[in-house]
Amino acid sequence: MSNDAYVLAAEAAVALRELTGVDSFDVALVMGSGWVPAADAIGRTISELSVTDLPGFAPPAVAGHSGRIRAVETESGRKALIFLGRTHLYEGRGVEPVVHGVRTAIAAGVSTVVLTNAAGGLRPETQDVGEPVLISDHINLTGDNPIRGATFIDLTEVYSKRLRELAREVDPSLAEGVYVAFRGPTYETPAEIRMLRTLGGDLVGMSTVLEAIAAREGGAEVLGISLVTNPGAGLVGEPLNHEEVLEVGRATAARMGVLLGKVVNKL
Ligand code: 8IG
Repeated sequence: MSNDAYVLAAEAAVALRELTGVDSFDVALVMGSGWVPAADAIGRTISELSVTDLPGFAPPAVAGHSGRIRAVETESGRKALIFLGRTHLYEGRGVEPVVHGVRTAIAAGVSTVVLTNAAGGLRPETQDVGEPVLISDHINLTGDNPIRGATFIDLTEVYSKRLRELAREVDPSLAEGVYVAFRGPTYETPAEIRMLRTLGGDLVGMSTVLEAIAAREGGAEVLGISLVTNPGAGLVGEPLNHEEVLEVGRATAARMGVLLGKVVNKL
C-alpha cells in the first residue's frame, strides 16, 4: 500500500494551519451525532471552516452531521480542533475518509483525541437513555481496519486509563463499557443484540473504533465517550430512529458540554 493517506493528512494539516492561523493543536474532539450541540461549551471559537475547505474530506452525508471544523481556545489556553460530525464507514467511501480527520489532527500536532458518539445501550438494566459512558475497550466488527499492510499495532489499551480516570475526577458517576462497532447502516436485529451481550459488549454503534485505531497508530492518547440514546433493538420492544438520537443530544447538550469542557481543561 502507498502512504497516500498520510500525505493527504499532512497536506490537510498545512491547509488547516493556514486557514485557522493556529500553528499547532493540542487536542482534537470528534463530535458524534447528539454531541454537536455540546461543542459550544469547549472554548472560544478562533475560526470555523467546512471540511470541504481541506483536502481529503468527504462532504457530510447525514442530517445532524454538519461537516464543519472549529478551532477553539480553551480556558486553560489549549488549542482544540473540534470536528462537528464525522464520516462513517456505511457511507461506502472506504476507511480512509473515516480516519482522515484523526490523521489530519495528529499531523497538526494533536496528542489527545476525544471520540464521542451516540450508541445503543446493551445493558438497559443499568444504563439510562441520555447517560454518557466512558469507553473502556472495543470490539471491532466493522470488518475493516484503517491500517494497510503488515503493521502490527498494540491495542492493549486503546482507550487511555489515565484519561478515563481524569474524566471520572470531573464526574465520578461516569460508568465504563465495551463499545461494539458494526458497519451499519442498519441497526441490529434482536438476535444480534443478544449475541453482543453474550460477547461482553455494553454499547453498540457504527463509528469510533476505526478512528481510535488510527489515533493509536499515530501515537495519540484516546478518550472515548458514548451517549446512550436508545436500548439495543429488541431490548424494550420499540423500533429505533435517528431523530430520537438528535433529540437526546439536544436534551443533554448542557451536561455533555460541561463534561467535555472540564475534561479538556484538565489535559
Ligand atoms: I444512536 O442501537 C445509535 N447508533 N449499530 N445500534 C447501532 N448503532 C447505533 C445504535 C444502535 N444507536
